[in-house]
Amino acid sequence: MRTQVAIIGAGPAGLLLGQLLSRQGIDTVILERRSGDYVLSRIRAGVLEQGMVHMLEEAGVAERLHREGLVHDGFSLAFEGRRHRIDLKGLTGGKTVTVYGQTEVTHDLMIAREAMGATTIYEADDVALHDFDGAAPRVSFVKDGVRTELACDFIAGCDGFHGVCRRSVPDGSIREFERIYPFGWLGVLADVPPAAHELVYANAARGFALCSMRSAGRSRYYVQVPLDEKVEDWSDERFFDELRRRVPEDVAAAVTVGPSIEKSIAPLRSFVAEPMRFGRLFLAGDAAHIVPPTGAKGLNLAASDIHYLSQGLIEHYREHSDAGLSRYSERALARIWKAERFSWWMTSLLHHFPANTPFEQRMQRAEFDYIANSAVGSAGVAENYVGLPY
Ligand code: FAS
Ligand code: PHB
Repeated sequence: MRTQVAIIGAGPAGLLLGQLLSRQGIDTVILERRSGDYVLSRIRAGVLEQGMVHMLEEAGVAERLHREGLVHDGFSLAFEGRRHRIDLKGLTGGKTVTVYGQTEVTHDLMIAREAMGATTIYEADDVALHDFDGAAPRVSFVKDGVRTELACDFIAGCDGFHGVCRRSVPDGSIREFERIYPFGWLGVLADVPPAAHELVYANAARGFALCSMRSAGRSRYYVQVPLDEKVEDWSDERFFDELRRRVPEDVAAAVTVGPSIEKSIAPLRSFVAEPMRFGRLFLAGDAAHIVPPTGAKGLNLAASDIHYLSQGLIEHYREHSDAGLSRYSERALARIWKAERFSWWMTSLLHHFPANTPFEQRMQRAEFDYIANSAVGSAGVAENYVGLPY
């Protein structure tokens, strides 16, 4: 087999890259370890920056997003029961975010790729990368027990945090930065109307909680839990009781209890691998970086990586220029580190850290009071939440 760009991973990063390149007539093959149904079964992000919406428009897959997505002009921060609204639209000269589940984004991209007739090989086992430090990289994989070789010009490592691509880079050529948080997020998806019309992030005496949504009839809720917590110890009733004890009273009173259709615990980490290019292998999305979901940046960073990488690859094939590819890692990392900072800052502001001293608890409260009483402070939060420029 041969293609121009081999893409490892059919998550949002891999599918978006495939779609943008296919629309320019650049041949791609996506190799995905799991089945398409399994990929769609993973419940993850829910908030899209304006930049990502524009990327999906550019990819020709934004029709359902504009029909079903919920445009939000603001969100609320709550601290020990006090609530402050961040007026995204007013503080950023009109920018907003769109609530539209990652599952839907992935589904739209899968349908578009199938319509383009581009090749995606699901349940591809034992994917291995070869010779990406030379001019003739290859990818080998096993499908239905048969090992196949895929020759290509470039490899895009879009295979997430636990993928094979980053692990294929020789130890001495990559540097990793990491912080693991001493808690996780227990998330519930339920077909009940949201408790508030905008997102509410709360830091209460009992810990962090987030009220989000997927539509007017589907809510997404999270509560901070200790790292050793087991999801089977959390009945729906226990979850909703805990949620209502952590959000402001008016929000708690508006929570509709209903059976969970998904319930899981996700660990929180900050992680960056530098650089993001190794010869003809380019890392993008979670394969190169992870943010705690508090800032709603993970999926959106994957989109900006793909913005830079697709531009570089299109320039290579259209203009025979490698300027974009040469600058990919530097451009992507400049934006990644700023999103890492914001996600770390939001996580530090809104969670209970077991090791926090009374002084550090006062710092959290002072941070909230500053933002709640400063237009400049609120504007800083708004500018980062809608997404810094690409
Ligand atoms: P993905 O991990 O989505 O996709 C990688 C793909 O590569 C997967 O389909 C995987 O099966 C495949 N793969 C892995 N190894 C492979 C191999 N060896 N061969 C072939 N294929 C392989 N972000 C937010 O903004 N908000 C959130 O609330 C949020 N919640 C999250 C909750 C969880 C539990 C997780 C894990 C992440 C969450 N994220 C959230 C971040 C998430 O949305 C990611 O940023 C997003 O999925 C990044 O997309 P990709 O880079 O495509 O990686
Ligand atoms: C979600 O709806 O899943 C969501 C929204 C905002 C976040 C994290 C998760 O910061």
